Amino acid sequence: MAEPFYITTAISYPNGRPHIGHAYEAIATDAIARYHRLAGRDVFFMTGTDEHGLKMAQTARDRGVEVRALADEMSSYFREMDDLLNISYDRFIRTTEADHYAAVTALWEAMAAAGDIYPGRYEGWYSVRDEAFYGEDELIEGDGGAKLSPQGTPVEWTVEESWFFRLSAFADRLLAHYEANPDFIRPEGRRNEVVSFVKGGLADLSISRTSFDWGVPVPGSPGHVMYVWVDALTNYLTGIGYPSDTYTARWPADVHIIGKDIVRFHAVYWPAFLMSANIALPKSVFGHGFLLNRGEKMSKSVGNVVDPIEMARTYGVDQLRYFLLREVSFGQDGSYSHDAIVTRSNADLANGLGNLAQRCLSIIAKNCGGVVPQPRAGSDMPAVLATAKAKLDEAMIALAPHRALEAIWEAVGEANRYFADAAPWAVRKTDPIAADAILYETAETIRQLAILVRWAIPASADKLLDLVGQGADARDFASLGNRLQPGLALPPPQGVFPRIVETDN
Ligand code: ME8
Repeated sequence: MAEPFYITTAISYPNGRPHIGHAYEAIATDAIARYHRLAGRDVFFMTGTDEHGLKMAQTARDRGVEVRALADEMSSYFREMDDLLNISYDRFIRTTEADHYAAVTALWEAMAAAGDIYPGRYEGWYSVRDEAFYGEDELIEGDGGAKLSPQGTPVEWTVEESWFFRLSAFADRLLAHYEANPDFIRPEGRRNEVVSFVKGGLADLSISRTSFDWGVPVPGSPGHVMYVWVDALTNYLTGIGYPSDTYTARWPADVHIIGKDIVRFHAVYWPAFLMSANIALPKSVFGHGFLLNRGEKMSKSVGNVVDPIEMARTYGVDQLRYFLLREVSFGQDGSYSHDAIVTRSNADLANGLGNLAQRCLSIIAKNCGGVVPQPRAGSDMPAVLATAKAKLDEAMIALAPHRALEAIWEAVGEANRYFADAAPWAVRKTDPIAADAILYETAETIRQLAILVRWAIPASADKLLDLVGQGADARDFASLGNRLQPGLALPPPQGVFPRIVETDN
């Protein structure tokens, strides 16, 4: 039986269209999911939309639409983006789905049965933009002395009857868990932030609201809906069947991939809820950085959003995927610009891998009758590829896709040097057998490189694998050990990575 691997993105607020930050998270998570599938694991990859809460209710009111209609429309754009970007999710969850209500209700009841939920009255600062409560000491001062959340968003003084979760009782157990599981929160900088936040002491958490009704009803408490984060975090259990016992086939999750702004919810609140309900904790939480447009933070509310769907259409899906995975150190903030995307895709994809394939395969088509020629022992390429694979594995286990691609492109560079130095077009004039062997070795290298990059740029890798005559069942890491069959007829060569041509606009 294949080893299970369960990976999730955050679920996005569909209060607007998806922005490039959402695309980035989906692409990075997809790349990791695809890597594990290629390695033979039984992967379950979940993403979706987080549809309740005050932020959704207020956006719908401001636009004069029903909140459900807003959620339906915007959620469909997230799914459309995922499909366009080749995001290989196994489930796209929406928190308005019936099975999710059942899961959240069951989790609430388990926490209540454990004695961790009690009634009270909430008085404090709430940020609708963050859907988060803040302590007075956490607030920062904005223009004109306005109080802002640590994320820089407006906060309002809120007084409400509320159910509370006894978060304060979990601080020691959380700290012990971080200590015993150094990889629970990654990267390390985020871990340190969480540890010092918890060491500072935890206040109990208000987990129900009475001022609006767009949420999951609190069982047995008319007028109360659950705090949107209790609802949202539970999606990770809903998607794999909780509260039915079958969820344990995939739980605990291997990793929740989320942005750095919501690490606290995933590394403090979520494990505390699970401890209370006596459910195992996820193995790890990874907080990636923010994507900035030439240094500017983007958000739906601020308005400087670049539409990822438009970007994928402009540059190409794999060009965008490759750029984001290669250029941003996973875990750090990254920035992008038109020039950076064009330069990176032209250099690495069109000139690097694309040119190698185009040159080699067109010579095979022209000089070898379009069939794979005969090999001969004695090239360095197998060793180069084995090194690339070892570095790929090491980097992906460390959740460093940028390093994985760097290592593979070192091999692409080696392959291009091998091909240029061996010069089969010149050798053919005097030694056609030697020329065939060089072409064989290069085509075989292209086959392996395509498998090695398939998690990052799946559609292009599949085109390359079509061009070297590989069937659908010969595209995973286990197939790296195959060798191209001499005599195999290849389809006519085609360009796989179009060069992005500069335009004036
Ligand atoms: O936080 N760059 O939803 P969301 C990179 N519903 N990542 C970014 C980003 C940027 N510029 N902006 C946002 C929520 N993100 C909650 C999550 S999970 C149980 C509930 C990331 O739509 C952000 O960090 O505001 C988060 O991981 C994801 O996009 C969705 O953000």
